[in-house]
Amino acid sequence: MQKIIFITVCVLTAFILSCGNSGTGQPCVTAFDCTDGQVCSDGMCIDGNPSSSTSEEDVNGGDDVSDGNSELPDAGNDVHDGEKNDSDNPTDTPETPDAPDTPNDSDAENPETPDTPNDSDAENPETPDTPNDDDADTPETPDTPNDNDSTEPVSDSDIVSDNDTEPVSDFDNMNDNDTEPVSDFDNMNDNDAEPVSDFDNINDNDAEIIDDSDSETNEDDPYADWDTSPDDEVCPYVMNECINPITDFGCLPAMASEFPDHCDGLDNDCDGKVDEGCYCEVGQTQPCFKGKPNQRNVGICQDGIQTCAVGSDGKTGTWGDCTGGISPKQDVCDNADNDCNGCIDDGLCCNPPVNCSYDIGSAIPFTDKIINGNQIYDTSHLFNDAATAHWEWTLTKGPCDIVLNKTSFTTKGATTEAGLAGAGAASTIVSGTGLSWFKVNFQLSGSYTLHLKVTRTNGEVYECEWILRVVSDGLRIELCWDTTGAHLSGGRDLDLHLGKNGATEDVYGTCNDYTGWTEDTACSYLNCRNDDWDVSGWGYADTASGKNPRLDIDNIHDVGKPENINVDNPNNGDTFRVLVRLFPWSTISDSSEQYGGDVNTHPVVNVYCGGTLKATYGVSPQYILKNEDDSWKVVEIKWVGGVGSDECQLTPNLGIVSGNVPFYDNW
Ligand SMILES: [Ca+2]
Ligand SMILES: [Ca+2]
Ligand SMILES: [Ca+2]
Ligand SMILES: [Ca+2]
Repeated sequence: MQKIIFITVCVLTAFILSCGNSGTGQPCVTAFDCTDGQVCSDGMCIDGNPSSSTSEEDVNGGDDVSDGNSELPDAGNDVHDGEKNDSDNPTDTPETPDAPDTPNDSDAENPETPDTPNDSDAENPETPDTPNDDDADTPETPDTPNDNDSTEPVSDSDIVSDNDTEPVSDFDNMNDNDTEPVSDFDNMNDNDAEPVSDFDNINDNDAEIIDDSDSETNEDDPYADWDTSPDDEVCPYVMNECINPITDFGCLPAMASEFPDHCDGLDNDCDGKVDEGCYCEVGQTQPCFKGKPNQRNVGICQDGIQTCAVGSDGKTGTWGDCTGGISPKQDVCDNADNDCNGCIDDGLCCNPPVNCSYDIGSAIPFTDKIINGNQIYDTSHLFNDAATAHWEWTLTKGPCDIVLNKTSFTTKGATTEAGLAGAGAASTIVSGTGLSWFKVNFQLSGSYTLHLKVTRTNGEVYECEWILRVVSDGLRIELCWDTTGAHLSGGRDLDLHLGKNGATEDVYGTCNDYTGWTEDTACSYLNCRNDDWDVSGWGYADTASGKNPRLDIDNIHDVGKPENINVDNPNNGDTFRVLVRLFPWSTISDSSEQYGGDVNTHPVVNVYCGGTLKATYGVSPQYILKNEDDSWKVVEIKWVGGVGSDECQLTPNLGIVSGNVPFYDNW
């Protein structure tokens, strides 16, 4: 029994001392069996310091009750010296207070996460964050072109010639001011340093490796020699670059009506209609251009004509179609600016075989107009085949030709100028092999479209088109109507009368002088033909064209023939009146010609001043002459500007009177 108690005490004691120091020495049961400073552990006296396996937890912050000694206060934070925190161990040394731990300090305790760029701690000062620096800390918006930040290492390739700093040319060919390390090869004859010729053969000042190969000396004019000194040049490159093309064609936004601000003969809104909605006086004509405003009179583009007709309400005038003239077309290789952009054959060729810019001039009524096609088609420069090419000359009809459904002019073609001798035929077309010479004789003024088509033996086709204007000096009145021909065939004879204010005449030798607006002072079939003339009371001298004034065509019963009166050189302020009369067939001496049934006749009168068409009256269907002596008071004309002028003031009357000739004193 006693032995059991002893073991129990020993175990209990050992348990209590299980955190004590370890040591070696004599056997013991309790510390009382050992020397000072030792304790009894596992039956052996050992030194009083605790072992690593039996650490003393100085949890009370003061004396260790197990050793019984008075100890110094624990310094704290000492976890690395391997000793207890008391002062009773001789080897223990006073410790310095440990500085407060800070994040990411460099001591070895508290292992830290690796430092990262641009974190927000204070150790490792960092450079200020910048946009687009590609570091990972600050998510950035995607870089945008030309944002002017300073960190773009290469060109942004935006080819807009912006001001960012591009380390290489942007190759935009815009001749901007960026520093292009190489030529932009734009062939624009700009001032950039092109390392090679631009091969444009324009004789500019760049150093061209080749000249234009025309073997001639006039390098300042690429066209001066093209029809006179042939060479064998083969066009090696696209030529005739457009240096200053028209880029602003002047088109305005779409308008429902060009009235009232744009009544100017132009299609201002570029919808294909000229002066739509504009008011006009019935019969009035105006030059018009069917193209974009800024192309008017550029290149081959020329005005046409439009006439004011009665509108859909039967009263007010409205402009009809713009007819005639030349509108922009696709440019072709013909030495003409067909698309009217200010540049001839831009980018098409260097040596056009046909010269459509050749000036064919104008024509005069009743005078042969001769055109030498060898001046147009380059017969020697490339082909030398004028004699074998097929030539086709075509003329459009004039206003009265359309009314009369007749060709009022004659044409003729020939292989030589001498071959043109003799009368031509009333035909709008002349065609045949080698017909390079062309002749036309007009009876009527106006603007005719002439078209030339040359077809080579190899099938190549070259074409040109011009407006051929037939003009005469002074005042010219032209009458045509739709019922020409013999009375018994339904034809009707209209007569044109032109009165002059203040004129005097002694007709029929009766010594009866008539003054002012009377039939007897008017110019008509009765007194005004070259071969039967007595209009001396008008006071005009004869001219090279004949009597003045004169009825240069009279038609009684010829099908498709007009009637004209000309005053070659009116004076400023001279005033005239135009009247059309349906001749009374019952007075015809040949009874077989006296009647052909009731027929409605539609007259048309064109008024030209100085060769310019000023008005076309009768285009509206209400002007009908039907019965004997029916007369149409057409217009009063006041000449402005004297000899050589093309100005006149027109005051239309357009009244129809029937049954009795009113002539001029009852206007
Ligand atoms: Ca328009
Ligand atoms: Ca207009
Ligand atoms: Ca052009
Ligand atoms: Ca052309």
